[in-house]
Amino acid sequence: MALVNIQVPDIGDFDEVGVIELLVKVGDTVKAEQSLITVESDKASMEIPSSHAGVVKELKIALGDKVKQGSVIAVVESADAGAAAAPAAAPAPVVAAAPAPMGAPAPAPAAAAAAGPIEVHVPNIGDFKDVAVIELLVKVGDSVQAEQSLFTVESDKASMEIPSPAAGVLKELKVKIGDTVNIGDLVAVLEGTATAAAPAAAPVAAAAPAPAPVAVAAPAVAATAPATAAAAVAVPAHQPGTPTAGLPHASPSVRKFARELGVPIDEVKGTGPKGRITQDDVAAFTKHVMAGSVQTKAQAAKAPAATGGSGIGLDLLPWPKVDFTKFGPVERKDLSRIKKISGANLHRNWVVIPHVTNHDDADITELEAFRVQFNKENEKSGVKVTMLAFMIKAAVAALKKFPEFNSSLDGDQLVMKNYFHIGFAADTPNGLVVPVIRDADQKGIVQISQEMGELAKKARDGKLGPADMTGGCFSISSLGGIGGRYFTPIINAPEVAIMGVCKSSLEPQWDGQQFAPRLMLPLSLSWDHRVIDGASAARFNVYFASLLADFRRIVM
Ligand code: CAO
Repeated sequence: MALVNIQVPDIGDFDEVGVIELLVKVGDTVKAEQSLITVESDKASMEIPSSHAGVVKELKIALGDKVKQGSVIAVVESADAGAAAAPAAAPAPVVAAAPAPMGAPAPAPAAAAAAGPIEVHVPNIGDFKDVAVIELLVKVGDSVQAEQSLFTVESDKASMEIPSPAAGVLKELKVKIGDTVNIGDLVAVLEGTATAAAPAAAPVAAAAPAPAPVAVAAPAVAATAPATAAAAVAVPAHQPGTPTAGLPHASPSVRKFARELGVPIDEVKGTGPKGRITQDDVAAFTKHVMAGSVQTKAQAAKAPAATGGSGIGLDLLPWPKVDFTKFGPVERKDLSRIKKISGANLHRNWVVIPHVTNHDDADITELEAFRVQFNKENEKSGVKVTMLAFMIKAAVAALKKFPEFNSSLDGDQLVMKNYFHIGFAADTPNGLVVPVIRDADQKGIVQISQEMGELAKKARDGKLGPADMTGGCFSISSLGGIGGRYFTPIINAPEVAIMGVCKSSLEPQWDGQQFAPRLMLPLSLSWDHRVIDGASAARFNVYFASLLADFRRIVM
């Protein structure tokens, strides 16, 4: 008998995955290959099996922990440890990796960087055959990033998202919901956007191991081990990797969405094919719980005996299901991918954050005159300075003066940031995105204007990468180029405030002796009442407006 540390095996490209289920407890007798825990990334769920039979002596992780390759999951007292153990010096526990999940990876997408048509084939999905397509995540015409999920497949044991091998525009989708697919099946054709080595008249082909006629395999799904690692560990007869039996019928991204909202997904009723839980189901469930028309089991357990009515919320009616065709002709249009993602985020933020919005005005008469003059003098430089660049700089100064606006809530703590990355909402044909100007405190107005122009173009072309849109401290949403007076912007969590700006207009202002025409900029600051109070918000607005009224104050 020896003690064996069971470690997380190679889990592909994923640095850290969350533990979402413990399948054994201390004292349990486990067989070799028996699943110990379920982990989940945003693309796949997988069970991590034990490499040895024996008795679980210790569980080294808890629900919600993050683990990565090499993390110790459990200590198992095993009779067969000797075989796997290095000639380790007793009594230290023998260290043995759990078997690697799923088999060899798809070949490297050698042609993934090429422009021209790129065939997307189902990558190595382990032993699974005839898996059903249960969800399409893109449509023809969409711009996709490399690694972006294209569709979700599901067997009775696994649910996984099939990613794109390259960035490009989706030209053809060869599958529909309900189709079954296997490794190597041609599922889509992309028009690659990267600069190519060879212009390809015919679809680009990469060398693929026979017999699968893989042209360019999509990158292996999350659970696939790289070939180098595969040689070093024994791949068990039972290919673990993604079995999620016993978990609710929902794709990994939907489960992740539910976890982020704190929704007990096993209580959500699925309306998708075969009762599958969709993102809309989770959102609707959240709305009903917030409205008080539904209680979670945990709420019900805590609630006093029912006295008629739920006792919380508004007891709203369910969302109306209307057959609009009864009233006139209609057509249906899928939401764009950006709208689906931003919609889910906005919805969560709106439901979870107690928003308050303070409105104010800034007198930008002199600043606008200066801006116009500056642009005239620098017409040939090619960079146009917009009001938004001044506002980004003013936001930095205001964040320095009111540091709680540059924080994020983490449980009972505030994470105070000593950096100044400012996001700006950009309207694109596919929906709203928020690119981020990094280290705006270290940049001048001209550089900020230039970067904003580049980021806004990238946004409109659908080319923003995650690095362009993450790490923001505070956001500005400007509708100034369009119109309007005031609005109530939704906070871009985990930020705690957002400045909304509308179109400036000439208004009569009392200067102490008479009314004078002044160019007034309407401001709408939304803030998280868990972190900020109304007095601070009013002071923030007053200070922000004073900077725009006289920009010299920024260096004071
Ligand atoms: N008042 C009056 N005019 C304004 C103004 C303001 N507050 N802000 C901009 N303008 C003017 C500009 O000066 C420019 O006019 P000229 O061409 O005559 O110089 C014109 O409006 C267009 O400006 P712009 O929109 O190109 O530039 P910007 O820097 O103000 O904004 C960007 C860039 C990317 C933020 C903007 O194009 C955009 O996408 N805005 C929409 C953001 C949005 O959708 N927010 C809502 C989120 S909540 O759903």
